[in-house]
Amino acid sequence: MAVERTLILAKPDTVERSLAGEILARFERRGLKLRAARLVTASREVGETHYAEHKEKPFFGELVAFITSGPTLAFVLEGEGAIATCRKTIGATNPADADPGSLRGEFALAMPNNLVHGSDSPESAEREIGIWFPDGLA
Ligand code: IDP
Ligand code: MG
Repeated sequence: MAVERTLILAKPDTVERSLAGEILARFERRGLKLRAARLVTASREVGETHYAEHKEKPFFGELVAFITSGPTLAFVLEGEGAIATCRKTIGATNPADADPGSLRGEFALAMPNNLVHGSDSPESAEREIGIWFPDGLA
């Protein structure tokens, strides 16, 4: 399997609940390498661009309000099959459906406050890394 990079967001609910370190540690313990990290409060433009695929959804306004509501810890992880492995570690989108061992299954209760975002494909990862790390990975 290919070595991949993925964009992970510990969303504002994670930082507010002081779970950012715990979330990052879970990924690191799986063997994923931290390549970049940035604590940032997303502007409306960043929030809307990041979630552009959901523009027509009824929850879009609530979602953008949530992602811009406070600091997000954005980070880039690298490893073999990182994209799918991170999505599994994160768990199902709705915390009510997430496996108990997953991050959402352990720490979250309901949407949109489901703690973590992970890129869903190599194309998404590249696009999203560009949004959250506009100056590159350094
Ligand atoms: P994902 O984060 O697991 O990839 P997506 O379907 O891409 O899930 O949705 C993006 C984000 O939008 C979710 O993580 C969640 O925060 C929010 N969201 C998805 N569906 C709903 C909904 O029905 N109500 C409110 N928020 C939602
Ligand atoms: Mg998604």
